[in-house]
Amino acid sequence: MRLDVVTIFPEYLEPLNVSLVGKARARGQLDVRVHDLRQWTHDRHNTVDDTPYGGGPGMVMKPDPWGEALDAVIASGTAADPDARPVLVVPTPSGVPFTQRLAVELSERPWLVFAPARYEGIDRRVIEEYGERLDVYEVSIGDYVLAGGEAAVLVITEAVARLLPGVLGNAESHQDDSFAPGAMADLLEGPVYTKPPQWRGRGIPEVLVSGHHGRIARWRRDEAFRRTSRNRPDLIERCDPAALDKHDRAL
Ligand code: 6GU
Repeated sequence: MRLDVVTIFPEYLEPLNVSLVGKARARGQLDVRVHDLRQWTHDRHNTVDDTPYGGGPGMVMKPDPWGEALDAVIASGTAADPDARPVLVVPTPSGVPFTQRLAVELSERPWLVFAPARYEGIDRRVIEEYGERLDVYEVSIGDYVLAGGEAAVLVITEAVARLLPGVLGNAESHQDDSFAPGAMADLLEGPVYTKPPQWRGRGIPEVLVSGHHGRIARWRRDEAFRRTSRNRPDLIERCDPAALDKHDRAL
């Protein structure tokens, strides 16, 4: 998979060199290219923003640098494959919620281009223009406001990269993830334990060393349900009871 990020803070994307994403890059599973938006400015001050039409606080990112930047990035892929068309991902607090479902959808695309904005956002005409040529996703990572979309690019990239074939080892398999599709869909993961069996006077739940795989699976489901009820009652509301019954019958 290829990822391009156009930003006025290329240093902000340094974490893409470490951990899971960094290793995937080193193995050649991910081709990440970070570009400085100011490369595509032509004035002495490398201006990327201006005051909003209609007045009001803050600044808006100008369409010209973004248009030149996105044209150049898109052309760099079209050279090798004339049919190559990236997905454009625009992180914004006004976007659709970023979910595991969307992470899976993006992980199935060969090329993502991220356009994180600072200030009050990017001139709307840029999103309209590329929306006629590309699939454009305006995505929010939660109900709070960040100073810019760069942190969201890190979040989205990590969620997507770990879904790519061969990126996660078996030990870190994502089959049982909270939010993974399947029987436990819509339930959070319950508590986990490892050695030693006693720590500061605290033991572990007996069932986990019972050797009874059916009872262990049932216990995990009950704990997942308890934790979800407490932390995310909204997820219980849209839980499919039939899916849980099916899970139980399989035990
Ligand atoms: Cl994607 N960007 C910004 N600036 N703030 C956010 C966000 C994105 N998602 C939640 N808050």
